Amino acid sequence: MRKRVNASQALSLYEEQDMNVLSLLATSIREEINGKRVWYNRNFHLEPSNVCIHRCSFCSYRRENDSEPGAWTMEPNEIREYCRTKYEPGMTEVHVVGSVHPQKDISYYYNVIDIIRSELPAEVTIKAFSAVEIDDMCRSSGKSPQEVLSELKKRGVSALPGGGAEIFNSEIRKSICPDKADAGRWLDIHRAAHKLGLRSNATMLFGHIESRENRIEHLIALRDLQDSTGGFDAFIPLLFKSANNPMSHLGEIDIIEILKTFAISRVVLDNIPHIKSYWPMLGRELCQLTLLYGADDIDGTVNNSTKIYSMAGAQESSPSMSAVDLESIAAGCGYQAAERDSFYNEVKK
Ligand code: V47
Repeated sequence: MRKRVNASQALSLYEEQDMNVLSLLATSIREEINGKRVWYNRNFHLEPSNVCIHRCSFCSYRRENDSEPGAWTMEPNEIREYCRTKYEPGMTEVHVVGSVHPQKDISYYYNVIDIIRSELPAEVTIKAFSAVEIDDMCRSSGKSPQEVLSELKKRGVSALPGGGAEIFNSEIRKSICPDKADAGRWLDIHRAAHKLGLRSNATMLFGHIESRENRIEHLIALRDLQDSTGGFDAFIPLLFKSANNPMSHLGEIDIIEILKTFAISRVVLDNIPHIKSYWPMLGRELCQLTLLYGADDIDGTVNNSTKIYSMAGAQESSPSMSAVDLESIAAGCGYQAAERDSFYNEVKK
């Protein structure tokens, strides 16, 4: 049986200079859980709006209002048309995450789900709304997370994406995203989702002003919640991209620190089965390299449907990959690509 690592052991792993050791350690865990498989899915994203009340200093995507250049807010007919354009037969998931729009109330978000459900085949899973968006729906409607999540579930949501977690440490959080749901609230919303039988993911935004200790503290908070609910499927380390945002002056961290963070996430999160390497943010080469440092999932085909990372300077300006491209990333590392649905059931071809 594997031994659980504590915070100080995790910190010593960061100090480990031999990258082969970290690679071997993370790989032995990823292979114990996932064998030689690298998971991917066929999916598209829907980002209904980028007009947001929150002023997160890492965000290159937000706009203050609908008249600002680069702002968008999709109305129902545009969402319908967008689903028709982006959906392709064989897709199994739509990933929905946007913003907290100052003038949209809960009925707008419910309607987004109703439109998606009526446009897409029943076998397409709706993975919708980050905990920050759910928190806002609760605030504007006076409802509890349980009530909002139950209603979303009734309308067709089966899973929550992992966004909005950023970094849980309260000092860092106050500095980079002062006015949004705090760590306790983010965790409570995921706890409530898991209780209702919804699956979810978790993220961590790293490579800005946080320390290694802050990252480890974040991972341990996720591990603790997973011990009690078992509802997280995947953890996604999100590398801070520095273009066009108020933290641009920080630049980006080096590749060794990125790979260490993937490996240490794999080791600390011994109860979360999947570590996702999100290629639209990392680019294809770095995504492939993370497969040797604990990652087992490379997300999906995406079909040029997300702007969050291209607006922040990611190389992939119109992210799209075929199943064949995704399979060759896995094969290059000696792994076998396996298509999955949103719940990691293998999709047989
Ligand atoms: O919460 C925003 C991050 C997140 C930047 O669940 C940035 O499968 C880096 O949650 N540099 C939203 N990151 C995206 C998200 C996600 C992505 C992929 C898969 C899944 C999943 C979830 O994007 C935000 C924030 O942490 N983000 N701006 C930036 N400049």
